[in-house]
Formats: sequence, structure tokens, C-alpha cells
Amino acid sequence: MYETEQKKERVILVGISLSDAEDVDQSLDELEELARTAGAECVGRVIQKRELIHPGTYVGKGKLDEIRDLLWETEADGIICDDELSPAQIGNLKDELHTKIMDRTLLILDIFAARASTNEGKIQVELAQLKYRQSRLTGYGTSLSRLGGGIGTRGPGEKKLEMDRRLIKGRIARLNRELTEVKNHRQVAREQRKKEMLPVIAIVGYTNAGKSTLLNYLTGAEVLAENKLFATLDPTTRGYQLGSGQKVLFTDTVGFIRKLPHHLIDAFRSTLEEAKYADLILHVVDASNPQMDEQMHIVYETLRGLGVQDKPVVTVFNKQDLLTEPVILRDFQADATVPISAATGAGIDALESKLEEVLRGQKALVEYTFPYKDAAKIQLIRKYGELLREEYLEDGIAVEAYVPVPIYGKIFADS
Ligand SMILES: Nc1nc2c(ncn2[C@@H]2O[C@H](COP(=O)(O)OP(=O)(O)OP(=O)(O)O)[C@@H](O)[C@H]2O)c(=O)[nH]1
Ligand SMILES: [Mg+2]
Repeated sequence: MYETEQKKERVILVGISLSDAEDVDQSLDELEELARTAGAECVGRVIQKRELIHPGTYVGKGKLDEIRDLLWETEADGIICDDELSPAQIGNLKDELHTKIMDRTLLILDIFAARASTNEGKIQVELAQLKYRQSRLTGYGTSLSRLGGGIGTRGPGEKKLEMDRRLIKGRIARLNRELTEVKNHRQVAREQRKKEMLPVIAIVGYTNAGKSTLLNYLTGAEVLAENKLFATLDPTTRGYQLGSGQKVLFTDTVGFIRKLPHHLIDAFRSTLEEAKYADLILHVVDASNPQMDEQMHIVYETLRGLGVQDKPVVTVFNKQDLLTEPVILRDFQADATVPISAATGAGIDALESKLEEVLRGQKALVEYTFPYKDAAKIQLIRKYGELLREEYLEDGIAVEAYVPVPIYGKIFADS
């Protein structure tokens, strides 16, 4: 994903095991994947069991010696800690280890910087990066231009972030203004969609679960789907007609990950909040991933953090084609679950029926005989709802249909 005009950075991963050891291994596997995505090579791992993260140096004194030796042995260029470091921790680690100090947040910001393609995405990433850096310049020296290359120096659109502390404040203010404008646009677009009365289905899930692949399969959208973390940053919305004729809008958006940096959540709030305005959440789970349960948990936690609650959820257990042995597929937080493969199309019909069923639950059932003069109302039902039965009787047209609640109100407003 990056031009490798410079040699790959060699890094050592450092993690803290606060509770069980298995957890930290999984987290470091993911950190390694992130590092690889950012173009670095992992040459070692150091894990420390501690009750608390060391407030001064992240790890304890003994571990610092171990890291120092490993740095020397492997000739690594730096370390990446699995949690976000405080400015003081960065400074102290730098003094102790004399190497480049990075953390999970920096890594994720770096990947986002390379991924952002729309104007909105670029503004959001740069804003998150500057906020992260603003308080940490001491760890790097006073100017970012002394950083050299590699992880942590990339800006959106391959622009290098070279900026002085004094300039950062002004730049942040400007980006904030631009972002407000973009948010207004997004709001207008949302209003427009609302007018169309189409149910909106937000596709959410852990990064790399197959969200974009599913959107592409369903709607023929050409969203980049890649076996890389955070392939999608910008929301894409596409119309689609479910089997029953019900038209819907699908929105694909940025994936979630554990310890998603709060700078990013803040900056990307308007993007992430797409789910908040949806009528239904389509939760995509990579059922072939051994960490599936943990990932589902993180998705729900993140949704809660964004204030997305009390919405109907349909969970798809994706990548069924990769399962060699039966796996228990359960999601107690979902209204329905469907096993699918977005790659082969298996289970997609069942998914559509489930979506219809759940959407129908949000609609009002109309069972009514309309006088012939009200034929226009039946047009309305046909356009926005799902007409189940229509019978031309002597005294009018007998109709049985599901319609969105606002349309229901319209139909019966004056009868
Ligand atoms: N075998 C198999 N691979 C799949 C399936 N669905 C998705 N993939 C692969 O999984 C990888 C990730 O898919 P994406 O659609 O990019 O995942 P995403 O959830 O959009 O990921 P981000 O945008 O990074 O959050 C790609 O390499 C897909 O080809 C599936 O059903 N079976
Ligand atoms: Mg995607």
C-alpha cells in the first residue's frame, strides 16, 4: 500500500497482559497485522504481565532492559506499544531506549492517512493526527519535520506532516471549520434520503469482516474490498430492491477495531454515526476468525459508545465457505442471524428474507377497503410499502399491505 522507496521499518511489538495471556497474544497478532499494513516488519515481541500499565514507562524497569537487548540483537528501528502512550511515556521511553517510540494509535492513524480518499475522509484523518501529535511533540522534539520518514509521518494524500507546534493550532481550527461544513452537507444528504422514505440499512462490523464484499455482491457497487485492515474509510450508499420489491438503501462504512483511538472516533463521528440514522443494523461477522466472539463484543461496545442503541440488528456470519468444521454461531444481541458467504453468494436469499421480515416489523399493517376515489392512496402504498393483497370489490378496493409508519399516518390522516 505504500511506495517502498525507503527500507521497511523493523519494529518490536510491546504489550501488557493485564488479565489473561491469551488476550494479549490476540491483540498483538492484530497489532502485527496493523504494522504490516503500515509497511513495517515485526522482528520481535515483548509481553509483560502487570497489574497496571506503568504510568512512566508503559512497562516496568526489568522489561526495559529486555527491550534494550532485543533492539540491539534485532537491529530494530523502533518499538510499537499496544496501547496509546501518554506524552510523558513517549518521552521517558525515548530517553531509556534511544529508539523510535510508536503506539497502536499512531499506527492506525497512519493507515487511515494512507486510505483516506474523499475530502471528508482526509480532513477527518488530518484532524485526528494533529490532535494526537499536538500533545506529543515533546516526545519527538519540537518540530515534526525532524521526524524523518516512516510510520507516523504520513499525512492524508501522501502529504508529509511537517509542521511546527505554533502552526498546528491554526490548522486544527481551520480543519474544524471545514469539517463543520462537510457535516452540514452530510445532514442535507440524510434529509434527502429521508424524504425518499426508503429504509436505510447500515452495514457495520469489525474491520476485514467482509462488509464491502457484501455490499458489492448485493448491489454491484464497486467498493474496494481487500484483505487488509481498514480498506474502507468513506461511507458508500447504494440502492437495492429486496426480493419482495421493497426498496432499501445500504450504507457501507469504516470498520471497527479494538482500542479504536478516541481521536479517530471524535474526528470520524459523523461518518461512524451513519449507523445512528439507519433503520436497521446489518452486522457482518467473520465467522472464520477465531476471535469472532471478541470482535462481535467490540462492535457492540463501539455502537453503544456512538449512541446507537435499540435498533433492530440482523447479524450475518460471513465467510461460511472458509469453515472446515462446524462452529457455534450465536448472537444474543441480534434480532436474527443468518450464515452467509459474501464471496460465493450462499445464504444471500435467506438474508434478504430476514431483512424483509425485520423491516416489516417496523411497518404498520394496513387491512382496509379503500373507496374507489382513494385510488391515489393505493399508489402511495405501492410506491413505499409492500402490497400483499389487492382486491377490487363492489364498495372499493380491499388492500392488505405493510407500509412505513409515516406513510401509514399520511394514508389515514384524513379518513
Ligand atoms: N473466503 C471468503 N472471503 C471473503 C468473504 N467475504 C469477504 N471476504 C474477503 O475478506 C477480505 C475483507 O473483505 P472486505 O469486504 O474488504 O471487508 P470489510 O469488512 O469491508 O473491511 P474494512 O473495509 O477493512 O473494514 C477480502 O479479502 C474479501 O475478499 C467470504 O464470504 N468468503
Ligand atoms: Mg470495507
